[in-house]
Amino acid sequence: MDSKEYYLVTSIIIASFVLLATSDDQSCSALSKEDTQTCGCQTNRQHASLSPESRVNVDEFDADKANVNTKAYASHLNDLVVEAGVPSLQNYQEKSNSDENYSMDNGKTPKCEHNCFSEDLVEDMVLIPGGKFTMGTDSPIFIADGEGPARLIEVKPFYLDKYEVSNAKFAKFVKETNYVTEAEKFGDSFVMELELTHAVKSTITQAVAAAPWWLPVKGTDWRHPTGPDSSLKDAWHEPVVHVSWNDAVAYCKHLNKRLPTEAEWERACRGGKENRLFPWGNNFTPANVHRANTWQGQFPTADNGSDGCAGRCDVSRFPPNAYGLHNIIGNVWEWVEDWWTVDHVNGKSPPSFGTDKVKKGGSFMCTEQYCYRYRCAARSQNTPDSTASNLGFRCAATRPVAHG
Ligand SMILES: [Ca+2]
Ligand SMILES: [Ca+2]
Repeated sequence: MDSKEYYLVTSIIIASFVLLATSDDQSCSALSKEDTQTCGCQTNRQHASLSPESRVNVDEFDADKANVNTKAYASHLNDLVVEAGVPSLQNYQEKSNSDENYSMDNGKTPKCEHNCFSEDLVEDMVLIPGGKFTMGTDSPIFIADGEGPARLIEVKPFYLDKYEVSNAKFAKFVKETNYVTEAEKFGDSFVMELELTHAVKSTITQAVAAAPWWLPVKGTDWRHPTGPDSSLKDAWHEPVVHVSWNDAVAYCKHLNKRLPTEAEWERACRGGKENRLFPWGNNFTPANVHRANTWQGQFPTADNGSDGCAGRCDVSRFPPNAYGLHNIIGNVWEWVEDWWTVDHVNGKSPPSFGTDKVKKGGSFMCTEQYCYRYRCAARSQNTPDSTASNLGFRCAATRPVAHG
């Protein structure tokens, strides 16, 4: 199948919404392998009608206080990690490129060899060193996703947020700009069925044909991440979701930042290691310890959270990779700058236009059996106005910025 056919088939599958009665016993096993490989991660918006929703007042939220709390929580988490026998951020040792070892530089910015702006840490950002690295893989799991081929790519040094953008950070942005997200304008967004209350679920008669666990839910937006009867209570430090690519661009721009390119994101994900599946190596749970938020249990009916998180978790959760990035895989997918293509032959640059934007890193909904995309080389796509409960972002910057 060539790329045009792939686009056509994918578009048809994604566009096919069906009316169906939702039930608790929907199982991934009822789907074909092709469905689970190509469609389950995608929740593209299909409509353009606007439906204004009443907005929740965010004045009650104290972003600065929350910021402090995030750091306090990170410190507390570090203690927990030490208790669990996993090296803390401070205890990481510079080690070889092996699966069981974690390459760290004691939490400091990686040394920049040449052409660097500054080695100072920018608040909540780290400097990702420039250089050549192997992007993609010659052992793709999902060939149709364009995970291959492996190719040598060079990126310049840049800064990247340590964390996915949190609800706290996004609330601060909204307070400062009165920004209204696309999901708020459309009046709905996609939520995983398991996350909804029975009351909300009973009102929904539509689902995504190839991924029936995704339901379009009215009144869902970043303030109501799991339906209109949900709120951000106890979720301020979780990643903001139901934000479109356009929303993400607006947020980053407000802070004099930008989205990372796919090459930058993947360079950052790999943490200086070559040809590894995950940021730390090829063993997903070294020493039987989870290092990212994915799905355990029968998908899509049981998220047992044995990795410590059922659903989304705080952006500071889990130890960082060698570049100091938390949750660079798992938790929520992350928008990147590039238009989608699966044609990477001969070092072609990403296309300058398209219909879908790339997202990277997989989410809390990914398992090895379904949507095994929490690998640095893995990728997926959505239209730039699409939103869902497992899709967020982090910002990059070419030069240091004063505030994160
Ligand atoms: Ca999990
Ligand atoms: Ca992530």
